[in-house]
Amino acid sequence: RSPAPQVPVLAEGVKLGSLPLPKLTVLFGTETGTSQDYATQLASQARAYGFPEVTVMDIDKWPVLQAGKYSATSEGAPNEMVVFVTATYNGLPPENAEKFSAFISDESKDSGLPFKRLSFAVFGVGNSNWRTFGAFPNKIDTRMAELGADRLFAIGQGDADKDIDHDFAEWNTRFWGYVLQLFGATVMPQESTGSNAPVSITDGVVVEYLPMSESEQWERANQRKKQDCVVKLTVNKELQDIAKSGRSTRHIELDILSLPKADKDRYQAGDHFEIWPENDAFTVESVALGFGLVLDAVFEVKDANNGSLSSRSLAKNIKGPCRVRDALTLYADLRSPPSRYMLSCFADQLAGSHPDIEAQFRELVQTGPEGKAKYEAFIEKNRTPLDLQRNFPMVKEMALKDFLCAVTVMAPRRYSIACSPLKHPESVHLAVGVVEDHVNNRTYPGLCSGFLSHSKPDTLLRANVKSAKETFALPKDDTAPVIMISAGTGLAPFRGFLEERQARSVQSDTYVFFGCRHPDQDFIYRSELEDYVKDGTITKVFTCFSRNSESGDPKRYVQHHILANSTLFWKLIKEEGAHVYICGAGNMARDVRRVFELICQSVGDMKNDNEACAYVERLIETGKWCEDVWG
Ligand code: 2AM
Repeated sequence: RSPAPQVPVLAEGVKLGSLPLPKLTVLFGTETGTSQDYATQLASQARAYGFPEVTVMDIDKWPVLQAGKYSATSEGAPNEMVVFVTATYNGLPPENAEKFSAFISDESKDSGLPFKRLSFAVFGVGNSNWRTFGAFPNKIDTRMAELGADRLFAIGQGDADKDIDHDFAEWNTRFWGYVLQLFGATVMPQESTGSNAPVSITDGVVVEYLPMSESEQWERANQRKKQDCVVKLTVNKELQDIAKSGRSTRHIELDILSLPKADKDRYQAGDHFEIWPENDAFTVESVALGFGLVLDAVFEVKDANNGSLSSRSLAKNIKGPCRVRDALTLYADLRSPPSRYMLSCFADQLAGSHPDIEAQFRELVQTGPEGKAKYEAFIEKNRTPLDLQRNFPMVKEMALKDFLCAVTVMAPRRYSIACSPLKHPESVHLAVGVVEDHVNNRTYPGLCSGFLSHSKPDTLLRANVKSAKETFALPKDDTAPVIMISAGTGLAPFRGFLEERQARSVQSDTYVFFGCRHPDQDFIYRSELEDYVKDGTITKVFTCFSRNSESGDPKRYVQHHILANSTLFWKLIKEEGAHVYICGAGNMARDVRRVFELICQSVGDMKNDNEACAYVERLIETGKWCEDVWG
């Protein structure tokens, strides 16, 4: 019944081990816990199969890395297997894999083959909206082989933009199918193994309610929110003409005085700011009612299996006594779709009373392409746990323990910082486009943008600086011209860049290309841009509007303006060594690149697409073409 990967099961009476089983090390590189969760699952599965020595750890803590070389202990069959499960952040390694990344990047190590006789496999975790999707996992996969290791199994990639759990489950099933056979085990066909998967996500979870009388515990539980809060909202104002545009972009200012000093020092124009959203009281109360949870009850999670809990389960993320209300407000993502685990809990519940719905839910949680397609179609119609309850009134309560394992954990959202620390050393500004989806005759506000748009001055928020590690930073060389290309709220980081260049009185040319729908509706920070033109901080702004039809202008995007100014654009990049920055949603960055590749051929006399693409790749490698895009 577990939606955990349907890994193969050993045939009855069969033991692993016509070959001696190797030591298994599962290494994770993680920012948000997803990779750690998959790594933990792999390790639990390996233990269940009887692997004698299984360890899970941060990539940078791997003893082989510390030693600088792998030392095989015997000839013959592999005696150590290592599986990497890792994310990429902006094409860079996660923080707990930076040392390893530096190690494998060092080509002087190639001839020594430091990983000779080690077997490895890689599973990458990422989001396909980023151009850099899979960059770091792919690098590990390539470099491990070049450094002498044997690739045990083909790399897998999970896409957080689609159905990452499913991607992992599929790879995981194939991985074990192959590995078990390699070590001489006969395995049962996968189809028959669904209910016997060795890991269930509630295994080992004990949830205890605390008696009301333990006032000290209550006190501590109620302190929770305050401890987490690190910044204070001071300004929250509208940037669009909502009456005309029907859409909203908020300018938000946050007082970051209470952030640890190191974080303040780390913030620079071009960095991101991470905000932890909160669910609104109405949603929290509706979910509590629907699932039969008592909002004022205080509970504590005990991990009876000591560390085996999935790091993405809410149960794992709640430390110490917690009020149900806080768990639902701060730690559970109540806007995410019903998880497969939630559906299987309800399937169990409906087994006697509604066998047809039970069967439908069981089909949804199957791995394989058919199950995946059905689940995706289902969550289109049932976008939140509340939708599920609305559309299936027969699903009722769920034990707190199951709920804590089934609901998606709240993850922070990232925004580009829209100011410079030189001008605002004690605050961070954000430009937040307020998201609203209208589907199935309902309105779904974005979790974090909705939360921020309603937050009043003096609200305390859980937040942190997320450094872009120089991947989106102004050039060190102040003589190089800068070209900033953006659409909509993509202007945000450039507001920071412009403040920075004004504060430092940088003299080189600055060109801004900005696109929005209509000059009177969503032209955010218009007067600031005009002032920068007046004082010379900006050499020239090129604006274009995509929905300004009453003026008789055709629909124009920034790339049309770039094309119309091909000669200038080419000259700035080729002759003057300009740095190009692109920030905006969706396909803008891809389209701008395409236009520039055309300019390379029309103005730059390159012979074909290949030559133009290679030229852009070189600009990217040398840090002269930087993109910050989101889906
Ligand atoms: P549209 O909504 O009229 O399609 C900010 O959202 C601006 O970016 C809008 O004017 C939007 O136009 C525009 N935009 C949408 N897709 C784009 C793309 N691929 N390239 C450039 N601009 C785009």
